[in-house]
Amino acid sequence: MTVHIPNIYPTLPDKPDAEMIARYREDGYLAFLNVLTPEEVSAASNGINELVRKYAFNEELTEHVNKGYGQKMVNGRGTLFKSRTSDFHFQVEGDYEPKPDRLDELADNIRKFQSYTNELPIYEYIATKHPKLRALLGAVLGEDYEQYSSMALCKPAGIGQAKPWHQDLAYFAVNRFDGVTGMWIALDRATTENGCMQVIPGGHRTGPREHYWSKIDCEITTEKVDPADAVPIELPPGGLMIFDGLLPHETAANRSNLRRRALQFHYRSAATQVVPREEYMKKFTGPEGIFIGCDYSKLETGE
Ligand SMILES: O=C(O)CCC(=O)C(=O)O
Repeated sequence: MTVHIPNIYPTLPDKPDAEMIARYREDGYLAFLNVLTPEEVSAASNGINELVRKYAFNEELTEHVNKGYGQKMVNGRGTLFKSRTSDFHFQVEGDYEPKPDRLDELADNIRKFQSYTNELPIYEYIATKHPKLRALLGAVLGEDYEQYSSMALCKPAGIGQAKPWHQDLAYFAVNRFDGVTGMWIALDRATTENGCMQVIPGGHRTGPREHYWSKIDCEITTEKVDPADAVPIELPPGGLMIFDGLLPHETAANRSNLRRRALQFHYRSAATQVVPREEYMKKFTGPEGIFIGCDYSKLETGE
């Protein structure tokens, strides 16, 4: 049995060295304990409360959709607040009922924010301007890269649901799979108890894996991932993991009394294009040439 020593470095250098990048290519991820300053972490974390106070139940700015308990999939259940003018939206954890007079409590019970980079300067800075993060992304993707998406994943204390094993490229409609990377940044201490990232080192090298809609979410079929191969990436606030778009990863449910907020941004190299979903579906396939990513048409028909 080979024991994998996690690729966790104490600090992110100004410019990552060749050995780090070689490990990224081999294992599909790198992690660093000290990246954002405490001031950046608190600005990013307070920003979540600020956005909730600004947008939740503000009918002029957002509409809210009670997705409710009828939803088959656990991670599809929570109330959704959607901006009326942009793609920005956020979803409440399924087991929490949001109330307009309890907005800070609501901020602690959000499941995820999406498309928020332009909502506050701190997010734009972290996503696109931070010199060390840019150097890391440039070393991994080549200097010509673009941001593809932004999410903040907030796994509330006690009720935060699991995000089961998946590859991010099972969702993203792009034309090639070798130039996509995710950056996951802890805003609270992330541990195995509150749902830190777990990865399968090297699991990106065998290409797309078969996914299906379970009762929880879109996940890799059981026989295509072995949790015994997983490595937990525990990080302090301000710590970061960068990971390949094909790397299988998951986060457990949070049954602890400590919330676990994280920012996540995805990037693609300029050689990787966003394409119509039909085109992508012809590429993210198994040996029979059939699409094996997250098939939204099956979610709608309940197959
Ligand atoms: O942070 C989490 O809980 C899960 C993040 C993740 O894997 C995803 O959203 O794709």
